[in-house]
Amino acid sequence: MQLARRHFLAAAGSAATLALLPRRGGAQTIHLPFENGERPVVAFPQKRPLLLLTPRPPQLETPFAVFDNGVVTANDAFFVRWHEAQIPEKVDATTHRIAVTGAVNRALSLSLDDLAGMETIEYLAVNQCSGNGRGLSSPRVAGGQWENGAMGNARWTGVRLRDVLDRAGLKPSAKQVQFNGLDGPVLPSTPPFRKSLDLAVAQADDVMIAYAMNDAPLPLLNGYPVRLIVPGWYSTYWVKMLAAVTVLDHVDDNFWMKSAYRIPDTPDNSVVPGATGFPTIPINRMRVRSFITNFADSATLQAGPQTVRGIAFDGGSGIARVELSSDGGTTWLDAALEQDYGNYSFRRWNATFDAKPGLRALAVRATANDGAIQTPKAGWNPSGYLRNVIETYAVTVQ
Ligand SMILES: Nc1nc2c(c(=O)[nH]1)N[C@H]1C(S)=C(S)[C@@H](COP(=O)(O)O)O[C@H]1N2
Ligand SMILES: [Mo]
Repeated sequence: MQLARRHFLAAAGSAATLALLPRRGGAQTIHLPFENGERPVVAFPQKRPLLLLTPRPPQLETPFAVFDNGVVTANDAFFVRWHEAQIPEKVDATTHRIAVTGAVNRALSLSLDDLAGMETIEYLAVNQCSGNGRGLSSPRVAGGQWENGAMGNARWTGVRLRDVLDRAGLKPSAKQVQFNGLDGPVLPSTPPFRKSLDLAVAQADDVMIAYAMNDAPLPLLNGYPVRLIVPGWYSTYWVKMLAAVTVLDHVDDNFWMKSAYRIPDTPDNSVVPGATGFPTIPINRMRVRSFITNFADSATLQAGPQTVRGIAFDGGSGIARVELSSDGGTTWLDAALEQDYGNYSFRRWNATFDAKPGLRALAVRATANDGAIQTPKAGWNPSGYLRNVIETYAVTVQ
């Protein structure tokens, strides 16, 4: 509590002023493993060089090797995704307010000092874009062509959204809670980015308004000074630079809820490529996934005992088991699960196998505590959401 308060005060004291332009560019290029996968590696303010998808709005992917550095993703390596190009280059945390309005008994205008006076909560949680891995979709789909670096794991500190809602007092007509940041569209015809949660989700124990990320102020590009954290859910709901919390007496029908970020309402949320006219639902909890982090696809390994390391995570039930295959998924061996940082965090794992010379297909498969398991066949949907197929790595052992 004391500690968290100190972090908050550090965050409140620093007013970030940043020209949202890369400091360096073009020095290096990385090729992601799909068509048009060429990415310059550039450093934006408060960021180390990351893979540039678009400069305006900034969309930056984390180089995958970063995930081998530890369970937490460093703030300066954390991926960035914005929808609208009008992003403040300076936010003064001392004057920033969160307006709580709508179907409430008392409208509030909360300063960060007000938040500091409330009970603190803290946990590690994975922030993953719904479209993470979209570039690997087959057949290919439109949208930001991410490989698998549109995710990260951080320690978040803040207050319960529920405590804020309680302070405002909900009217009986309350149905959803809508969130809005300081960013906006360039053209008035573009719908502003707003996301909503059903009341039951918004009132859950662990949905947070966060003011610290890995014990430091949030980087501006990750939502300084405050953002919403909906642990276990895809980060489209994790609204950055949170400025408005509006309690709705209806189901939100704004563009970002009604038309975008929806998945097929079918078993497995999958459809046959090219299908149209199927019912959809808003995207929600993350699927179970796992990755190798200590080498990439196409790596060359030494023959003999080889230790493989990686990460796994799901939508909040936690990781029950991780298995490694060195024969393309025919046989599997159990990996050792490393320290448990909670059900919303990356779980590190390791496994040692006997590498026999030749071309080998390594594969990693995670099972979550809720019984969900990764499968060899990828589902498909028109927006390339929910990727969680078993990832395979073709390696040469010599
Ligand atoms: N205000 C605001 N919040 C936002 C968005 C946005 O465009 N504006 N994009 C969302 C989406 S789709 C993603 S993937 C995450 C990305 O979080 P990050 O940039 O901190 O990695 O922010 C979410 N929150
Ligand atoms: Mo996203």
